[in-house]
Amino acid sequence: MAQRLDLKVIIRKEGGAYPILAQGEGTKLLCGVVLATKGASIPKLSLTASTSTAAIDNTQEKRLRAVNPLPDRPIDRMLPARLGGNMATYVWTINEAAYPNRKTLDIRKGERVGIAFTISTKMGHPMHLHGHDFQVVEIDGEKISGALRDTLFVPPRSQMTVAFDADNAGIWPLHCHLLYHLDSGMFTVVKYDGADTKFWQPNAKAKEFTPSN
Ligand SMILES: [Cu+2]
Repeated sequence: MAQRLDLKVIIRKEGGAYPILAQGEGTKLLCGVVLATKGASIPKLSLTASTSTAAIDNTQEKRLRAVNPLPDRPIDRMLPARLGGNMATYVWTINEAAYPNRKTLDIRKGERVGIAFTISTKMGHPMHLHGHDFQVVEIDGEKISGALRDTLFVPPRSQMTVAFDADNAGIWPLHCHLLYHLDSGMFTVVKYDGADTKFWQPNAKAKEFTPSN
């Protein structure tokens, strides 16, 4: 959800038809595009895979390495982002608070910032930060020079840390990209020191929730 891929496709000199298909999580259904050179015959494709995919976990993410990693530098400020909530109330939280959430994640310009996402529930969340690209630097306790992203799927019962350089002052949304999770609370902001908060003045007090499994 909300991630993008850049694919480099090398077309043979003699041309041809090149299907690029993706399979959805937990389904046999495929979708995609066919790249075809002029005059190429395009095969009729089945859009049903033979087996269904399992739930997405960290297997692929752990294999990804940045082509252009962040410059080597220690993290100056580590911020926790505990992703919680439960199915019964269908309220989803960041650090035990749901939108309107006054628990901003506060940073200063010039810092290398880390955000440590943790999930202790059975629900995964694709977390999206505006205004920055971050790098995946740790997955379940293992340090890596992982992918650069602005959206990271954090699977159930996992821990993933991202890092970015605070070089874009302002107030930036950090939220789950499942919009029905966002709508039921999983939204906060990363706030630079000195940022103009007039755009971030929710009227209601932050609702507090007890983390649950
Ligand atoms: Cu979510």
